[in-house]
Amino acid sequence: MKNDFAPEPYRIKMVEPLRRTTREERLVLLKEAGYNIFGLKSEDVYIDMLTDSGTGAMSDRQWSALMQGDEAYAGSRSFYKLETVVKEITGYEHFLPAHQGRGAEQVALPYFVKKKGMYFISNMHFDTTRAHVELAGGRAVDCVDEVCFDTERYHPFKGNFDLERLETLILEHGKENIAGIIVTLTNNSAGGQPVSLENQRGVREICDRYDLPYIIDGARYAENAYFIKMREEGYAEKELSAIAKEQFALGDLFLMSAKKDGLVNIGGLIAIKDDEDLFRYCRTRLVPLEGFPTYGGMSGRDMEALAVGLKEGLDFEYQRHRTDQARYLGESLRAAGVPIQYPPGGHAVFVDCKRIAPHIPYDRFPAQAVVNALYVEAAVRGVEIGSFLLGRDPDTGENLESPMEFMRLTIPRRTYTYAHLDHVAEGVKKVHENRDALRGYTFEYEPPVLRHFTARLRPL
Ligand code: P61
Repeated sequence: MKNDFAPEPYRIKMVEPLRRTTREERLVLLKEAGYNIFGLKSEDVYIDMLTDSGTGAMSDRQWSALMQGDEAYAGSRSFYKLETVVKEITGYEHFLPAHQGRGAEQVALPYFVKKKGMYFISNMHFDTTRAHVELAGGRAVDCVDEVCFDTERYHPFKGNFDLERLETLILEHGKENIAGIIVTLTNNSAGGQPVSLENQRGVREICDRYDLPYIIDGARYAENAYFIKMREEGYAEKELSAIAKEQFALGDLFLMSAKKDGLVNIGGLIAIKDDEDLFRYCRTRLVPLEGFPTYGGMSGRDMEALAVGLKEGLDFEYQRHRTDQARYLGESLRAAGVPIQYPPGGHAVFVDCKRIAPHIPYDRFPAQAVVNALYVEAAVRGVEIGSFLLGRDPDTGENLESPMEFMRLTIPRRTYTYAHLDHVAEGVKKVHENRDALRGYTFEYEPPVLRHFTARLRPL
């Protein structure tokens, strides 16, 4: 049946039983959670597609590496092992560990904000990156190629920058007011969409022209490398590790949530190409914020598992199966007429809820309505990536309108089978059939930063 899709390049050595709930139970559980799926207990979820962040399965090699963890506070052997791997993969001179991606962001991003109100320009900032830009006194501007807003239209690199606009933005604001350019690989918010190497090189040229730092937000840099191999001319014969190196060669700083392509449950990386001053700044800030520079918020065993996981994330067969899972789910939804960001990205299928629930305005959160309906229907937990997540304008306090309203069905690594994905697809199809009954939401409680995590909602 699934002939066109890569079979699992692993066998299952350990299982975790899942609990089933009834629709009546889920109606009560969702109400108790304030109609916010972040408030659900994971044991009340059958298939958890909230995130691929730290939710995957480690390999037997990673589990055995845990035993070698050196828990020394200073100079841990595990740190040096991880450092060797990070330097080998990136080709960079300096490395610091962090507890996860946002820890790395918090340590490094303020370095670039020399005065309040400076701009970071990204293809698209993911929400924690945007939050740390703003906490550092900067402003976040997105500059993605508009093709990504046309969810129906196939384009191999829907994560690309609009290079012309990037240059215009720099000239408009003045290069002295630009803190840096953040290249998000893959472009999470647009649908896990890749950025071509040609486009990355274009960004580098612009950074050189205006003397701006090039920062890689590379949580899924290996998935991005896979798409380059499969879709960009001239890369079909190259190893993923060689493509990754080409990506890194363009950057000055690499920040990574290692919970993604590092194949671990916790961890983050800061790698710096050669800027000594930036390295000293980060090392100094790391100590009060994350921990001593040879652990930075990770235990020795976490660093061991990550040193192995980073290599596994660059394995071609692993990536082929991973991205095929997203393709499989995406194609089965499309075949049933469910609108999605096409083609599906690396880590998730993004369901286009603007087109499913056009009767719900953006500030009543159409994608949240779909997410909640899917939980009730099938005990599947997706996540809203739209206006609910985007938040408010820091100046006016108005709800920002996201250009896209998505339900993200995120696929944890090495965790679910194609049969699980069939169950997810059936649930989404039912919600889609009954879409006219969907209703929007309003706030009962709204926190000031990253509101979607802890907000409570009320159905209208
Ligand atoms: C995710 F519901 N992503 O996609 P940390 N950069 C990028 C990310 O994708 C990212 C981070 C930095 C998550 C976790 C998440 O509202 C949410 O290790 C491109 O999570 O700190 C994280 O890395 C930050 C889920 C984040 C959410 C925010 O699921």
